[in-house]
Amino acid sequence: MYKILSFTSIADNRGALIPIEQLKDVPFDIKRIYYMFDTKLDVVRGKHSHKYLEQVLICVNGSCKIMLDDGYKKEIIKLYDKNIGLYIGPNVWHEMFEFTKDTVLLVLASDYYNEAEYIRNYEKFLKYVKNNKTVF
Ligand code: T46
Repeated sequence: MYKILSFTSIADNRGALIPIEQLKDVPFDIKRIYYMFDTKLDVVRGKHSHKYLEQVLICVNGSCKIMLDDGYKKEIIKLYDKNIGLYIGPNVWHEMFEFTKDTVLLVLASDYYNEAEYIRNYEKFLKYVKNNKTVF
């Protein structure tokens, strides 16, 4: 499943700041943070699902689109707002595309990097979700 999270921006005459706290603003303990930038035009990243990992994607600069697929239906979400986080749970095939030149996509993750819990083959993903009956 996925959901949109809304963060509170604290602004004063110096500018703005957005705090994000684990289990308060995101629904998991944050064990890892990574961010992607300098993504080339026309590149599609992602193209996988996770068996266990939960993540929140925040576009802190520029914009990009995220295609979400639970094996039954697909949706596209455009991220362009620093106040918005896209929560992506397990068993959601996701692809990130249409990055602008200045996009910085920040990701908060519930666990350490573990290639073994990725499903990077779409046919295997479909079989996996149909057996686990996950729908969003
Ligand atoms: C995801 C989407 C949103 C690491 O060594 N450690 C890490 O924590 C990560 C995230 C990646 N890597 C290595 C693995 C690959 O050799 O960095 C390389 C690029 O990773 P990947 O091709 O998986 O990148 P994306 O942009 O396709 O996907 C990433 C995350 O991997 C993935 O979990 O959900 O962003």
